[in-house]
Amino acid sequence: MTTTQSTKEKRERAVLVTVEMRGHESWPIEDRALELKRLTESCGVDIVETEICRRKAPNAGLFIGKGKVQELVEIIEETGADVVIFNNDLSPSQQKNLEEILTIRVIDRTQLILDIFARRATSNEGKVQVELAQLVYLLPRLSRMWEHLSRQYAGVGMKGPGEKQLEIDRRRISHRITSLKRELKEITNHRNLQRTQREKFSMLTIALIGYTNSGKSTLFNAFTDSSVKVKDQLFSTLDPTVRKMLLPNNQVVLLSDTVGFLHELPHHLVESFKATLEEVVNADILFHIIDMSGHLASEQNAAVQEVLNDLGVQDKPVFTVLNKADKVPGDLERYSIKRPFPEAVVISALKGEGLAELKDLIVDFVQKDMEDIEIILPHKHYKVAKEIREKGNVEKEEYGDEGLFIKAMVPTKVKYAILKKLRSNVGTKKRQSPRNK
Ligand SMILES: Nc1nc2c(ncn2[C@@H]2O[C@H](COP(=O)(O)OP(=O)(O)OP(=O)(O)O)[C@@H](O)[C@H]2O)c(=O)[nH]1
Ligand SMILES: [Mg+2]
Repeated sequence: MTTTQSTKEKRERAVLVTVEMRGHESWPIEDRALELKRLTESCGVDIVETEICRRKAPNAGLFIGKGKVQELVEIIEETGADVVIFNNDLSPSQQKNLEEILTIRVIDRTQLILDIFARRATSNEGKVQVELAQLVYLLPRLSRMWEHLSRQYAGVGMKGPGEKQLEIDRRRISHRITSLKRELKEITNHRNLQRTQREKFSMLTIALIGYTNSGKSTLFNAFTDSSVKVKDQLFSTLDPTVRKMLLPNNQVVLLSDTVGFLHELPHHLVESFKATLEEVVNADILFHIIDMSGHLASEQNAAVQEVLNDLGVQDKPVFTVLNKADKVPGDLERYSIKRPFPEAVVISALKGEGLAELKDLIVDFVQKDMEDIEIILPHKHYKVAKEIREKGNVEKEEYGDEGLFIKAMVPTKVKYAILKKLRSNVGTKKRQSPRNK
């Protein structure tokens, strides 16, 4: 594990530390420790020891108490661990002080998550966002990194140039941050352009959101006949994918799969991932996928709501979908899990259970917002007829001298897009007419 990129060298051995600050944690400490374990495993790191402790408040210099630090020194000696991973965020000076005593690297939760993201990033957009988040994280910790190096290459002549180099590095990183932000802006503009293109086709978009590993990609594959990556690990999906989905009434909507959320997702990571998360911000409907088979459905739901608030999308229509029902076979158990989510649809994306009901729900939603359209399409506008058939319900079609008469129900958004398209075509014809005469 490195600070700015992932490595696939020999497996590292980690000691995990989860500290509970009394009265400040919304999740049971054991579950937080388990999640840290899963995050660490997602990084391909072996776990040699898991430590849990409780404190009233963090120790200003060390985060944990001196006694606990001493225990860690002994554990490191016994196990030969390479790294200590904290389940909390540490200040740069806490991290530095701990490293001085423990003599191995100390990583906090944000750094661990950034490392996973770095491993998962494949698209240019993903890579730029991760690098930006990593550098923003690194900047205040640069002197600590330098101490590592100077310890490694200690000797005459290191001190002066080291200080100077540190300043140079600081400046270089600041420049790189500025240029990454610029690149990200271009990416966002490009995405917006793509979205405007899609909007021209005025299709309803549904974004699959939810806690990481809840089964979003599995449902996405089932609904769109795709094969995006599905894996039992945290943050399998980083880059968003958008595909068409055919509804039972032959209408087509767009479905988008995107990055999962996490309890206490570092705020600046959400900031850096705004380009990716715009798929969520711009969707018409959100499907919130919750894993009902664990015991943390409510906690994960709360964590997702927090990110939605952060994104300012709490007012969008949200369908709650309880997934992995196949792992909860008893009716009574299912009922008690569902109780806090009375409106939710229960499904198993893996086994296909409940998917038809979910699709019907989309049809109902789409149809609530349908309007009548009655038009005669001149022969050259037969593509519009295809669009109406795809996005709406045709009641009548009849060929006549003037063209094709169509009577249909289409989503309001589609109706106005079609009328606008036809009107602008008429406009073009008018403008050209003097030359044609
Ligand atoms: N038993 C069961 N397993 C499921 C179901 N849906 C998904 N899974 C499993 O849950 C794991 C995570 O599934 P994904 O579809 O990758 O989850 P995701 O929400 O896309 O996860 P991230 O992209 O990592 O945020 C995989 O091992 C899936 O096979 C389900 O309905 N039942
Ligand atoms: Mg996924």
